[in-house]
Amino acid sequence: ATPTQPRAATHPLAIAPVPSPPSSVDGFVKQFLLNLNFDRGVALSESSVTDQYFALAYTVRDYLMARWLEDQKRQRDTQAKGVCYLSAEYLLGRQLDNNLLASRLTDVASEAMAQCGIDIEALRAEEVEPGLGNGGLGRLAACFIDSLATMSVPNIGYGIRYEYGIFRQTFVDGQQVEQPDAWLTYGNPWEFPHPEAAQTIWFGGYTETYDDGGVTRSRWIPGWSVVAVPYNYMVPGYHNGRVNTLRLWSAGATSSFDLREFNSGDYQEAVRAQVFAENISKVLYPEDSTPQGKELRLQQQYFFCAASIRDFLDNVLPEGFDLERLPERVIFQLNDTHPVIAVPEFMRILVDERGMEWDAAWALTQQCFAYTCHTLLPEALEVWSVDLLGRLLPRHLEIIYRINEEFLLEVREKFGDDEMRIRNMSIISEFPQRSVRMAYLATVAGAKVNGVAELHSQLLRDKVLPDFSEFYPDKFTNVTNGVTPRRFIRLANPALADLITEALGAGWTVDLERLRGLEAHAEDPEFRARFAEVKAANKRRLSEVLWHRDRFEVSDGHLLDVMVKRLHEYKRQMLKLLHIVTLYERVASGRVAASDLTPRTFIFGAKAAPGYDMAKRIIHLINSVGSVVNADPVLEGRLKVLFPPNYNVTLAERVIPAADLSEQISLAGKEASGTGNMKFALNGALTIGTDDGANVEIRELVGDDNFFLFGQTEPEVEALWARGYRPAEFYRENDDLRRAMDLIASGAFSGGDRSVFEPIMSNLLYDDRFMVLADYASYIDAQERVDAAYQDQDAWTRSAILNVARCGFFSSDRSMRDYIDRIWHTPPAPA
Ligand code: B1N
Repeated sequence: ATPTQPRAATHPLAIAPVPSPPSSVDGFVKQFLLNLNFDRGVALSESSVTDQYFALAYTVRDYLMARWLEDQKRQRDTQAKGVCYLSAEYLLGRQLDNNLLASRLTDVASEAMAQCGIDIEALRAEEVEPGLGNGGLGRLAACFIDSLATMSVPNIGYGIRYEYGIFRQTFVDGQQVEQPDAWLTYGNPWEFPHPEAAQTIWFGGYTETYDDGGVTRSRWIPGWSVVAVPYNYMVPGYHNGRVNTLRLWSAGATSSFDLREFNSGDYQEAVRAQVFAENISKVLYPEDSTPQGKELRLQQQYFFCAASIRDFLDNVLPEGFDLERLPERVIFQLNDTHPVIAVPEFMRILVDERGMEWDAAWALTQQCFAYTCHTLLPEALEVWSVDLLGRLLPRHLEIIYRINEEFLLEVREKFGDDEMRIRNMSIISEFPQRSVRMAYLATVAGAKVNGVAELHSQLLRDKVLPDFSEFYPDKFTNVTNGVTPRRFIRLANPALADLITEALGAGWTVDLERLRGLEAHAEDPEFRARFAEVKAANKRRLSEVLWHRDRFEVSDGHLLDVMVKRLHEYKRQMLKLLHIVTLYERVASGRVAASDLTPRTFIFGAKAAPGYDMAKRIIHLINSVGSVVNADPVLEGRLKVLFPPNYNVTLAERVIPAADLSEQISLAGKEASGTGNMKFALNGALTIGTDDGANVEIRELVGDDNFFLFGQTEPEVEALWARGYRPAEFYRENDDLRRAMDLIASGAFSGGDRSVFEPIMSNLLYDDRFMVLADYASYIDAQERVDAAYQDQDAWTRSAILNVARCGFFSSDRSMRDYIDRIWHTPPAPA
């Protein structure tokens, strides 16, 4: 048997008798001390906070272990249809609290730590969050695997165990400086490495044809290889005893590779090979939606896809499984185009390794894969030059060519010899260089293609892939994104969670539509007062966090106006900034009295891709405006701008529950969905937003009275482009806008230096791809409606409650149900 094949070892106990919840505090203490002594090798009296954190994490693990082992065994026995989620990113956030919550151990653990004289808060703070993702897409994957476990759906999440996750952001003189995220420095108690189950992953080389009993076949003679070591993570469902698996791959050198070099005496070369191999999973690419076409990124993609597909076929499926039945057993969900190289890899295994006929293999592929698109930005659609792909994966390129050839034949059959259309639909594009359009490959290969919000899916069909949606009318569907209420309400906002449970009873955490029941409570003055007190308490808690973290002070009684998301021109942090500068300029110039301002604290959180110059300049400008505004006595402390560095999941969990106003202000048609927008609404913030992404659906649900809508609609944006957009005209014609921009251009925020922010200003005046200036007036107007609404605190609170009550739709449990109904067709799991 291979090391990964289970041996038929047995014992009457089978699974070690770890106390299982609900559990006594004594039992928990005992297990904790066992782990502290035997795994950490320290006495309680001598233990560091790190030791204690590890021992606590091990203890939680121990309680989940029996269920994990049982679920794996049951899945081996039943072979129920499951989902293999292929994603290059999982932005998990901290694990300890989530795993305590899932296993009902939160209170037991607190009491047990207290009995040991340990402050569990200090242990919580010790955890470094795994930042194995950039933003929304990676966090979505984490929400989805949480929901699948909670719904007892068989699932393996496959991805990459980056040694360095998303960079740690610092500011030096207001400018972003990136630091490596060495999240594994002290080890990681949540992972289970299995080096004995490593796979060899091959790259490079060439292909050759050979005669196979009269048929000419092609085969791959690869050139070099690395090993892929699986690291397993538990994914516990909430209160259901289910534990699924997240399997992340880490790259290393193959021993044969080293040895050959070593034996030839070239030790330096052997080490170089080691470093080269380890590089593949070394670091997460920090580009969010602007792929650079770098070779290492394609290596990462193929590395984890090849390891995952092989793992599933060789280790997860039982020996001798009839591949014809694969669609009854699995669906591979492609999280954007990053894992699309799995498609030709799957074909290669079936055809070259297993000797299947092309047509049969292709029919299977088209049933076993589905593709989710997460963007509309043309520059975000991944393409790989044929040059690079052919060098790294020559056989895969041949397979892609053949897929394309046969696909284009079908297109000709249906549409005739319309050469323009053929060129437009080809998986291979010829300009500016010959390359493979991964979104097209995914669309042709997938059983289904989905966008991530209604508007996005419609634009995907009509604008991005119109020929494909005509060719495959039934392939396209929508699944609106969702977020997990476990992490983003229960953990992030325990005070609100308790208030909801008191009002509605338990059960809403896994059936979020029940939040509807809060509508009636919105009319109860006493409930409103308690809801407002929860918000106030969350603000105080955030204030403590920001003081501790950044020495920021949050003033009492301020409207908390929050914009947290990656920094992107299309998301329009500049529009938010122009609003702030406008308010400041009105007071500084004496046209408005400071006392007439609604006191507001603006909170930004945003990382810029390290190579995205404009984004970095905007970060610099936000910090610069903040320094001036926060220090100018003319404002009498009524406006504050806070930009805590290194926004991440941990900070999100503190910021979102405290927010009054959620900024979702992308240019219509650019934000595929957004998920922050959902988290804010579910935590009782009101949204100021454009008709974009999932904002559309949020507004439909909460109602116009409880949402501050502004800006052009997507068709209006298109019409303005068609007429000819001249941003300078908006500058000239709007006094407030001109004054705000002039103030920035004057050097008022850059110590008199007019050159620092000039590139931002001239971009806005003469290019403005995202129509900041066109939407400015409408935005300022909507902000005035916000100010007016905030005057009536009680009415505001009522609106906030209605936002919570009406957003149950945005649970990722509902997203999973939609995927199951529309795409996966996995039968409901046994209870
Ligand atoms: O995916 C989220 C959506 O809610 C957001 O609207 C969308 O912007 C985001 C390349 C991406 N789209 N594309 C990416 C991430 C990393 C990368 O290397 C692209 N992220 C999104 C969830 O659907």
